[in-house]
Amino acid sequence: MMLRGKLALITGATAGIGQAIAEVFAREGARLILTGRREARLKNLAAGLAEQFGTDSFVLPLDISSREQVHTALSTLPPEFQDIDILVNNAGLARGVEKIQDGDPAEWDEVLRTNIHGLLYVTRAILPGMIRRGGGDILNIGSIAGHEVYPGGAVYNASKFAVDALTKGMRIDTVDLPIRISSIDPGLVETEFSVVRFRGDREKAANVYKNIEPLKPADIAETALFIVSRPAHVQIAQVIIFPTCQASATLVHRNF
Ligand code: NDP
Ligand code: 8X3
Repeated sequence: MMLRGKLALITGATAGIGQAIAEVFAREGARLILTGRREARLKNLAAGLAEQFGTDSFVLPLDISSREQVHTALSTLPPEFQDIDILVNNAGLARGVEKIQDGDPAEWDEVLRTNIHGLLYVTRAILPGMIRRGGGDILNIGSIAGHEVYPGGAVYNASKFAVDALTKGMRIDTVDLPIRISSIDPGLVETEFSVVRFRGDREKAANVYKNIEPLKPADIAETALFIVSRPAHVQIAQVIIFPTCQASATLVHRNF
């Protein structure tokens, strides 16, 4: 029970990595604020965690790309869910693999507003409370896409390079405070990410993970648990994590 007595807010808890982090944190005794846009999924997750682990969760349907929604939702939390110890900035997405010259500006807006602005809005709403209470962990889910640009990735890459810059900037801005800022930057993890990227085309999405053994969301969740359960003087700055068959953003060994 490494997180007993802790309250964690997880963005994007309706699927993939965010859901797995909710499950692992619940297993370890944390109370949770579960956010995402698909309310039914949040309610199902909360009910399942209550049954399995006795977890006390608050379901908070939220589009993080909306500054108004983030402000309203996070300034009206019930008193027992206000003292957040751990913020996991996980929600994010990519759309398409088109070149810039063929890209859809509306999709660029969606990606940049979610991955960059959303992360900033949520952080701005929660970090001051952590500072007032004298402690807190912020864990950003970046990506190998924030370290290496790859063909068809430019806008998503830009968003994850920004997440990397924001993680580093937050660590600078809180260096004199008992706040820890970390990122996990994964390679290929099998989630709904590619289905979203390929706009619902499950065949194209399946090809991304064909003939490889990708990471599972639980692999990232166990790493998240390790990071937030270190002693108070230990700040894990960044973890890059690949499946064993991956060596860079573009080099993936496939068994045919
Ligand atoms: P999923 O598509 O499985 O999950 C994405 C989550 O983000 C969902 O819960 C979704 O919830 C939420 N989300 C998306 N947009 C918004 C929004 N505007 N407001 C609130 N929530 C939103 O993908 P992953 O679990 O893979 O992605 C999680 C993070 O991991 C992302 O930041 C992604 O960039 C990153 N990542 C993923 C990798 C991978 O290979 N899968 C590798 C490296 C990083 P809902 O739709 O209900 O709002
Ligand atoms: C998601 C992993 O390699 O598709 O961030 O960009 S990748």
